[in-house]
Parts: sequence; structure tokens; C-alpha cells
Amino acid sequence: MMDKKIAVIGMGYVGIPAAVLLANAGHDVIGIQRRSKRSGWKIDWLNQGRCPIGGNEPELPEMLKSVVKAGKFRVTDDYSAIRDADFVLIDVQTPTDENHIPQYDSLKEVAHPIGKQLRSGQIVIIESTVAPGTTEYLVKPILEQESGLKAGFPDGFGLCFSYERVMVGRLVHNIREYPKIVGGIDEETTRQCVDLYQSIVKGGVHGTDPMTAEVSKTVENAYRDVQIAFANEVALLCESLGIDVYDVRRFVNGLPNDPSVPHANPVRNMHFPGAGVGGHCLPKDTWLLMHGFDEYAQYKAEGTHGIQYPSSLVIDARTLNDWMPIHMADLLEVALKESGKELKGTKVGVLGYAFLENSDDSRNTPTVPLLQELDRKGAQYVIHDPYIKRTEEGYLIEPDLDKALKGCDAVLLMTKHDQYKSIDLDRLNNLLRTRVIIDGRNLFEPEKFIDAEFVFKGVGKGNINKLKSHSS
Ligand code: SAJ
Repeated sequence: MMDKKIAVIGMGYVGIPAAVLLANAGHDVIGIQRRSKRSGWKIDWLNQGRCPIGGNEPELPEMLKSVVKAGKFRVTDDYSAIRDADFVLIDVQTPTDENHIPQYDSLKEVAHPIGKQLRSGQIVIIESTVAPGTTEYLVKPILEQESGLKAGFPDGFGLCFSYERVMVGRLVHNIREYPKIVGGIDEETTRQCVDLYQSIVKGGVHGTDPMTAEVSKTVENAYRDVQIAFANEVALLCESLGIDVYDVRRFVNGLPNDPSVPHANPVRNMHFPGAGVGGHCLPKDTWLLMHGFDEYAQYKAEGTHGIQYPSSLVIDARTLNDWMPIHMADLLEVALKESGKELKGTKVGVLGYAFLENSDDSRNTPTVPLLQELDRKGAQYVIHDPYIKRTEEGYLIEPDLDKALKGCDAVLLMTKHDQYKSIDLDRLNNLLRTRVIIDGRNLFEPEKFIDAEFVFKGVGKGNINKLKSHSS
């Protein structure tokens, strides 16, 4: 594909790597970012070739510096810049509220000014995850109303949903290596978008329609969420039955492929149980899927509001995964009791505020519901995280690990940052007032702590008493 003019709206975890890769492939890319108090600073940083995304992001900072230096990528807050773009990518946040209803303020906020600039022949691509039906029934009407054009070639504009698959810590890798699904409202839109993405995607680019692409994205994350919930339920069963979930997981995942169909997906791929599920994706994509079903099912099958069925696996999975931080507090309460202490009035060292290891991303972090539960139970806490200095929610982060743990009655691990792997017993012995460890991510070896007379609890670790009897 010849070098194209591309506008990318929203300089975040999705927009920045997409813009940089497209510029690196030779396209002329302009980033559009609102000059808000919260994110306006990114415009100047990016135009200086500085990457606003913290944590370890292989290739991104260097690639950004080189495309800015080469004049292939610049950022502005001026929407008139999209007037001569061939493609306009929408990469804004699409959160859900406390009632799990999609909040499309940012999406609408950008759709109106885009519509005002739109000319026939341009193509708008939504990459942000949206509820099924949103491209056709929410974004298209806004663009048509503002532009006065009809969506669709040959006379109007193109519109497409092509979802992101980013993951902090591997932003560039996922865009380049993972297959890309392109859901265009008509064949010409799909053809041109497939062409565009083939200039940056090695993993294959596949055409379909917007609804199928929207459902595929939300299902992809709901699938992962259900797998994690399954692992969490098994962990709770193992705790109650006095065994180690990681032994069970090893044996279950050890089942080989069926030799008659060697290419088939692994028969079992039990995920990791843990202290909760955070991030901008899994905690909300299930609700986007169900919202699409609730809102738009009637459009598809006249007269039916979608099939009514007895129980929702995906919603139950959400409920269980959202409960895991509470389970962490319960494990702590039991452990402190074993040390002759009540949770009320004790001081807890909480390790990890980010939702994912070795990242500075704390969106929907499971640590917040844990802290709310500790507040409810009258415990004090000090939070440590090597990647996060300030929190949106107003919690203070103690950057010095020793200071964070000094005088605590328990250490509770929420995020599996590499730095915590080097925490040693002597250090903890000197710092803690009471020797209690709650491991929410299977980072620590229980035997070591039990031998040193710590009270150790872990998600899915029901075999601690057995280990104790062996060590005494
Ligand atoms: N988690 C577990 N157990 C597991 C895997 C994850 O408890 O076995 C927890 C993590 O600790 C974290 C949360 O789940 O709190 C989410 O972790 P993640 O590894 O799914 O990270 P995300 O949310 O950044 O990435 C997901 C990925 N989706 C899938 O793998 C289907 C990623 O590929 C998507 O691009 C991303 O969502 C997205 O943007 O949708």
C-alpha cells in the first residue's frame, strides 16, 4: 500500500503504538489528543519524541523517537488536521460505569468533530472496544448527521470496526504479531482497511462485518475472564479440600493433545487463579457484550428481544473474579487470627497497585476493592508499587519498600512485580511486627516461610497445614 495520510484520535495505550507503527511503515501520521489537564501534556512529550507510557515497553520509545525525528509523526489538538487524511482511527477510552453501562462520552466527543471534517472517500476505523452494534447504531448516525454524507462507498465515507489487542508490556508486539480482524460496513471499506493493516501486521488480516468483529472482541476477553474465574473457583475448592491448586493445574494441563487430532487446541489450558482481575479490558468487555445483546438484539430478529436463557456464565465469572480481592482480605483475617491478632487495628503492607506485573497501569486494579475491604474491616495499610507514584483514586504509594513494610503485621501480595521476587526472609523478619504473608499471585515458596514460622496463606494453597506438619 502506498503511503497514506492517517489521523489517530486518542494518544493512549492503543493510539500511541498504532500511530508509531503506521508512521514507521512510512505513512504520514497525525495524532489528535485533547489538551486536557489530565492528558494534554502528552502532546508536547510526543512531539519531542518522548514516550508517555511508563513501565517496560520493548521497541516503542526508540521507534517513537525515530518517526518523530523523520517528521512522519506529530501530535496536535486541532481536528482540522484530519481534513486530508485517508484514514481516521478512533482509539479513545470506552469504560463502563458502576452499573456496567458503557460510557461513550469520549467516543461521542470525538465522533462529532470527526463528522464535521469528513469528506466522501475517507474511512473511519474504530479500534476501541465497543458493545456489539455500536459502530452501526451509535457512531454511524453521528458521522452521517455531522457530515451530511451517507456511510458507504462509492459516494459516502467508509466505516469500520477493527479491534485492538494491546497488552501493556507488549504493545508493539501484539499489534504486529497478532491477527487483525477488520469489520467494514461494505466490501470497499473492508478491502482498503485490510490493505492498510497489512502494512504493519504480520499475523494476518481478516475481513468481516462490524457486528461480527464487535462480538469477536468482547467474546475474546469474556472467554479469558471465564477461564480465569474457573481457575479461581478451583482454587477456592482446593483451599477448602486442603490441597495445592497448582498441583491440580499441572496435572490438568498436562493432558496431551488427542493424538488423532494433533493440531487441535490444547485439551486443557487452565489459567492462573489469583487476587483478582483488573485492567481496561476484562472487567468491562463482558458487560459491553451483554449491553450489545440487551440493546441491539431486537434489531436483528424482529419481534424477539434476544433469546432468554436460565443462567449467564459470563456474568457469574465477573462476579467471582470481582470477589477475589475480598477473598484476599478473608485469608488475611484468618491468618492474623492464627497469630492471635484481629484484623481491626492491624497494619498491612500491600505489595502492588498496578493490575498487571511490571507495568504502571492501574486501571480497574483489584487492589482498590481490597483496600476498601480493609477500610471496612478497620485495618490500616501502606501500599508499595515500584512503577506507580500517584494514584487516580487518591491512595498514597510508599516508594521505599522497607519503609512500606516497617512495623507491619502482614504482607499481602496483589501484583507479581519482578522486584518482589527478591524479598528475603531476614529482611522481612527485621521489618515486620507480625510474620504473616498472603500470596495472591503464587510468587513465594510457602515452605521457606513456614520453616521460618511465618503464617502463610495463598490463593489456592490449601496444603499449608500439611507443609507445616512436614516442616516440624
Ligand atoms: N489474570 C489472572 N489469571 C490469568 C491471567 C490474567 O488472574 O491467568 C489477571 C491479571 O492479573 C490481570 C487481569 O487478569 O489483573 C488481566 O490480565 P491480562 O493478562 O488479560 O491483561 P490485559 O487485560 O491487559 O489483556 C487482555 C488480553 N486479552 C486476551 O488475552 C484475550 C489482551 O490480549 C487484550 O489485548 C487486552 O485484554 C485488551 O486490550 O482487550
